[in-house]
Amino acid sequence: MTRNPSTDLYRNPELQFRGEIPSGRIGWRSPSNIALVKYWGKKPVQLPQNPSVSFTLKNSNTETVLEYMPADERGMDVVFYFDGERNEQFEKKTKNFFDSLKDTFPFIGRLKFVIHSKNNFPHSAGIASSASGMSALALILCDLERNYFNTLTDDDEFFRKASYIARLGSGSACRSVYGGISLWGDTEGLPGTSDLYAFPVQQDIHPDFLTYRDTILLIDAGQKKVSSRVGHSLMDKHPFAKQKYKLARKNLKVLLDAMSRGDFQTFIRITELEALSMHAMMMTSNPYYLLMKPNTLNIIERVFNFRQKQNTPVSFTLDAGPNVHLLYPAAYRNVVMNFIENELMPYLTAGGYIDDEVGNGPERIKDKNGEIKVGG
Ligand code: 2P0
Repeated sequence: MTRNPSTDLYRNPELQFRGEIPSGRIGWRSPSNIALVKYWGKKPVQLPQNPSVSFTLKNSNTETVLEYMPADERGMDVVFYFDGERNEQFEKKTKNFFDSLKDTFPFIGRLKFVIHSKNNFPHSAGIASSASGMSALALILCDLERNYFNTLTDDDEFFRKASYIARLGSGSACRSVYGGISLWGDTEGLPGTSDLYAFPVQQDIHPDFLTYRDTILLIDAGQKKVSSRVGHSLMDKHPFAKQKYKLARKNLKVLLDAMSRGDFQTFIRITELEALSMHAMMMTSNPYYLLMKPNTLNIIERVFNFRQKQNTPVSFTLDAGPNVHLLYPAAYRNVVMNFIENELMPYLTAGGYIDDEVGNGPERIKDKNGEIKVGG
């Protein structure tokens, strides 16, 4: 059988239980991330049309604890509790995801899983919960493999495989397994980069960008009308797709260079260009659609004015939604917080904002005795 590296790179029939089927519990806390150069458009299976780069967030994360035990005669099964309540939608999604991984982790076919998961940020925040949720699950599966089979003992290998598995769950999730700054996608001149998994780039980055802040301004709590899955697929026949992918490649190079030199002005120009060009794709696809709201634009206008008048290096980026991420160096925190309190509050929902910053990446969940607690 020919291998497709996009799904079969880690296919390993050896990973089968010998003898008694184990039971146990593993938990990981994994963060969301915000893309600076966007992944928007993909090829099969779950490969990006252009490389993307993101800040891993510190405070916005998913905590997932997975209990595993021998499956009954019906085979692999998943029970999913989200925020303490059984969630059939997540249950189905996770079961399909695990089914798709049976050649990679043959042992999962003989287990039953009870999963407890919770996010510490609101659903409607426009923070990528698929990134934190899928990366947590991927880390747990790799940890289960490492515990039982004594594989993946090298941390680089462990996180690379976790990133690969997370990618199969949700593209942007592969970037969440690393702290600081993550890059996903083959990038000319950067050895180690791949379309199959993300790559940590912080060693070449100016320290100001490793403590950067992201204050997420909540503008609209409603469900968005077009999902990211549909948004990606609308890029397949988009008349501007080729140019967009080319522009993103160029933007990525310019951005990384600016981030290594500590050049805020170029960082500002590229992050805003990337956010607006992704939304321009939405506005010019067939069918076209808009995810920005009037208050998204009100805030962008205010950011432009404030930056000019106050000479403060604050920029915005947008995810696939109406909320605005304000990005700025930690040294400007007070100035930007005053700006938000004095000028932006009238445009925000009752939720206000979420104060976040660049974080160190996922961690295994343990309590004081080294044991984990079941979340939810
Ligand atoms: C990103 N986003 O780079 C881009 C920018 C949102 C805006 O990737 O279909 O949930 O699961 O691979 O990763 C959101 O889409 O899509 C996204 P799938 P995903 O973060």
